[in-house]
Amino acid sequence: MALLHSLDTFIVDVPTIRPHVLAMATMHQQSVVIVRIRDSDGFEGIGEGTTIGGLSYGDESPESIKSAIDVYIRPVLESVGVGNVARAMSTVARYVRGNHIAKCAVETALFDMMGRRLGCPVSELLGGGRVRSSMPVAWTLASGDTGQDIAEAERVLEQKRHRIFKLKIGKRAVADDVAHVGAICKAVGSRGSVRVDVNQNWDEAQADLGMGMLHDVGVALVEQPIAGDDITAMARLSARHTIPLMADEALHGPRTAHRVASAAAARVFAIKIAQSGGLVAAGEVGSIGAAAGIGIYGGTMLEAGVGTAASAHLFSTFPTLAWGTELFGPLLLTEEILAEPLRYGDFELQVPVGPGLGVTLDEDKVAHFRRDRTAPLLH
Ligand code: MUC
Ligand code: MG
Repeated sequence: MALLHSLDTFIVDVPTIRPHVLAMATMHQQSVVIVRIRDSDGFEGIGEGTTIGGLSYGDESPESIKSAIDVYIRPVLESVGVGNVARAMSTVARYVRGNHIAKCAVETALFDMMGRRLGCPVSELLGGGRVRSSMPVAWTLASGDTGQDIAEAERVLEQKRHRIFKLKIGKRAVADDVAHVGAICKAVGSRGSVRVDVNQNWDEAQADLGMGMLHDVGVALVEQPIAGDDITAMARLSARHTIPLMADEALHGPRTAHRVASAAAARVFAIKIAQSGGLVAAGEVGSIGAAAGIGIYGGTMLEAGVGTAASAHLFSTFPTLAWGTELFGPLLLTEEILAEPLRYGDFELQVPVGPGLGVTLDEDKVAHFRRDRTAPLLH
């Protein structure tokens, strides 16, 4: 049995290329928790646990993710070993409730290590292997300024990097948001598609108004317009509107996915490995969605390279991925923390091919951006 040799966690704070304006927070940096695990045979695995805007998005913060791993998950791995991912994570689940992002980071590191030990990519350890080697990637326009968003859309269309655009709304009055979205829909035209994410910031009446108006200006999809735990209201909205409602904050693993699907509360699932509690749980969310005829979309917590690569491995195994993905997290950051950046081009992200996650950290960058760095920097 492979034993735990060492486990290290650290927070890396990386600036964003511009303020990222969401309904609940404006991000100027992303705080990424990296976990690095070594086993008694000398194999290593890395994982990432990332959330958005401190505690404004969900109930885990970068600091709580780190401490959940250090204080509560680490002792479980010390006793159960790290060679078998399913055994390790089912034991963790017995001792640690919730803390999905922390569990995702650890499970990712264990899968990375297993893949390296077996010499195969993580995708081959999930759901029978990959069915695609690349996937479409949306870009989020969220500068807070309509003109700047349009210029950004033009730039990435020209670069053939993205043609699916997600707009973050919900902060302003519904009519103001719709005017902003309508201007972007008009500018993008038939060159791309436009979706919006309200991040739960409307009540049902605002959502009724907004979904109708957004449909009329050509928006393809409305993500989490109202509170994610109000499944009955989501079901009412889904039944009333032609424009599909996508569940995001409503989905916290297979149980919630089953509840949302059973209530016909969403027509699309945004699947996030972190929010689901790991790669296996997120795969189950995908299977439940697919079985219920719900469209599948690969979501992000704006992870840096490690979490984005892990998500790509999982999404590459989904039989259908009708709505593409939004795995653009590393592109929102001023610095790349991977030794080799992930490859974007032709509107798609390539799934890494090497063993494990197929990515390694740029140790100098990580040392530079680590929150707990103490030594003076050499460069
Ligand atoms: C979310 O709620 O979906 C995804 C893209 C983005 O800009 O924010 C995230 C979070
Ligand atoms: Mg969302």
